Amino acid sequence: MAVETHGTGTLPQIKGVKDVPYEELFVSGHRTCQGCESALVMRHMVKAAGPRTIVLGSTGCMYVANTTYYTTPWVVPWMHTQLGASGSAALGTAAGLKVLMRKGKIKNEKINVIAFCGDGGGADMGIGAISATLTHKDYNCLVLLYDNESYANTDIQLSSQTPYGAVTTFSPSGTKKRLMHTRWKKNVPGMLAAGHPESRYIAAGCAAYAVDLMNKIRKALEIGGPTFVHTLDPCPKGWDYHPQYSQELGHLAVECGIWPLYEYLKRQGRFAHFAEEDVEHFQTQVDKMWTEWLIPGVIPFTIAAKDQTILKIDKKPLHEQKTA
Ligand SMILES: Cc1ncc(C[n+]2csc(CCOP(=O)(O)OP(=O)(O)O)c2C)c(N)n1
Ligand code: SF4
Ligand SMILES: [Mg+2]
Repeated sequence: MAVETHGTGTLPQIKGVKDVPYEELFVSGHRTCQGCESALVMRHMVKAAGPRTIVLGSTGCMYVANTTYYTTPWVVPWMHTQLGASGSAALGTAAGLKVLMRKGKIKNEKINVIAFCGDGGGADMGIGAISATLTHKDYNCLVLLYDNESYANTDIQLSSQTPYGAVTTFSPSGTKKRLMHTRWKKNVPGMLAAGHPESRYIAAGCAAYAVDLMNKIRKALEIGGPTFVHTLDPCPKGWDYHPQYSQELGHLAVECGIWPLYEYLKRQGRFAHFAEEDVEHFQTQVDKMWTEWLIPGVIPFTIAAKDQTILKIDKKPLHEQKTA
């Protein structure tokens, strides 16, 4: 979703891998797990944004594993913020920079402000602050939600982004109850796109498609204003698979029509307890997204005028309608 651009033209779209900048601004010296796609998102994010960038990060794996005492992988200025505060931190920093530049206290130049959050911090706890930030059209900041589909840092608890049926420490599969978690994943980019006309750009990405992700980051920063990017990040620890398959799972997730294909599910230990009927249910829900939703993956209903049966509207005159 894009409207007008406030771009300076300093971050052009990347044409292909050969065009990707060499400079690394998120380097070694962190302790994320082997195969951690969220760490790759951080690397791509700041590589795309370039050195004139401030990164703010809310509590979670990308804070804790990236700030071991006395070491940091961040080459750019970086600050930790409270778990639910990525939206507030982004807006406050962008507003602070604007004031300092207006008062002539710092050089008037384009400085990118990016605040990241996990799915727990962003889709659950901090959704209010992100929503508020997306209403402030006068400030340039990007909120990036890296979604590893659990509260990973505190040992894989269930979040609103955990997929239907997945095993987490809060939703173990038992002998009496095979599926503990039976809610469908909340669609955050869809929600935010729907109600925030001042937000100039909202996108979803995946580190397995690195150039595409970097271009989305650049587009957001070039368009300016409050923007939002949501990434899906395979997490070997939480999803229970060998780290060598992270990129492959990212590809599968996108290729299979937003994540759930049979093969995609069976590759992860967190779905190992699924019976055939669970896989079928999952597939039916995905098919429904593509065949019945107004916009697949985003708007879970059709417009009443197009198909009134979806809303179960009784078209008979009132006196002829059945009473319960
Ligand atoms: C207000 C608050 N509640 C709980 C915690 C404990 N805590 C620290 S990290 C974390 C998990 C965050 O999950 P997510 O945002 O998805 O990031 P991830 O760890 O998955 O990268 C929790 C619950 C905290 N730091 N602050
Ligand atoms: S638990 Fe998952 S998100 Fe956290 S560092 Fe490990 S792979 Fe990355
Ligand atoms: Mg998480």
